[in-house]
Amino acid sequence: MSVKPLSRLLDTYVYAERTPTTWCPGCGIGIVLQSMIRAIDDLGLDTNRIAVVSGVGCAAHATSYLKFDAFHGLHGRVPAHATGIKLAKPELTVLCLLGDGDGLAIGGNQFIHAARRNIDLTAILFNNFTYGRTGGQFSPTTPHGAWAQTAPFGMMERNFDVCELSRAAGATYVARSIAYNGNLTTRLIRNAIKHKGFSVVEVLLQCTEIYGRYNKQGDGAAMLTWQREHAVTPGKAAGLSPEQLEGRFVIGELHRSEAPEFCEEYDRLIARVQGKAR
Ligand SMILES: Cc1ncc(C[n+]2csc(CCOP(=O)(O)OP(=O)(O)O)c2C)c(N)n1
Ligand code: SF4
Ligand SMILES: [Mg+2]
Repeated sequence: MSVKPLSRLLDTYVYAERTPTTWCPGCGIGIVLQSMIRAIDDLGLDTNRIAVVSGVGCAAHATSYLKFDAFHGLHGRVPAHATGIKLAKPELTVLCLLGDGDGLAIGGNQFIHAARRNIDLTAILFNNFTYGRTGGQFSPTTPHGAWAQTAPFGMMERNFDVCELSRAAGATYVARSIAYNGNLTTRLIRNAIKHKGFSVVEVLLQCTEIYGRYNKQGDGAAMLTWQREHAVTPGKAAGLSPEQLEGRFVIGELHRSEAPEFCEEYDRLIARVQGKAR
């Protein structure tokens, strides 16, 4: 697939008049967004039939810059808002742009139930391991031992494995990528959009100003290098012991299955109630 120039993508999908963005220098959110836009462009989707939904946070701000119908709503309520949009207009491609706090702390309950229902939403989980927007409190993905404003002596809790959680809750497409690997992120988001059902793409990315700075991880380039050095493919991971996998993360497509999709089930229910089907 030929790589389109960024300038053309920006013209088509981003409100230039709303830039520069509020994101800090070196932040990974824009990189992930570029991968998402490339996935949408590759699929040739009609921009009038896409809705992006977000809550509150640095990543959530992405909806403000995109030339799609957008719902920039409440912190932690993205799956509820997206479910309403999808049920009302099942023909839309609905993308949920979630922060790790937004999607898994305050919004964790909504997230797992959207997965359980297998509603046809694509959730992109911008995992920067912290509450970036509010100054670095720990989130459910903050690694054990890491510094956070609310864990100045090191995070004492274990973190969620977002992909294991999603799969266990019922998501039928689950994948993980890193901001460093834009091509992989684009491919996984493309597949997630095409998949019928609740799809999750977790992308690990650098928060340079808060998480990276206070955990002494260097600048954006150093954090990207760290991602590359700690990522392993499923094939490579299969040959490693649990000890060798410690501190590393598996990237790629991790789970795909088929299950009844919520909007279609809802239509079937309506037909039964109206006596048009059994
Ligand atoms: C109901 C509610 N609770 C708390 C907040 C404050 N708040 C705003 S963003 C945020 C956390 C953001 O972290 P995350 O979702 O990981 O996004 P990031 O900024 O890291 O991209 C919090 C706690 C809020 N806006 N609304
Ligand atoms: S605080 Fe962190 S996540 Fe938020 S814009 Fe800055 S670098 Fe990015
Ligand atoms: Mg975060």
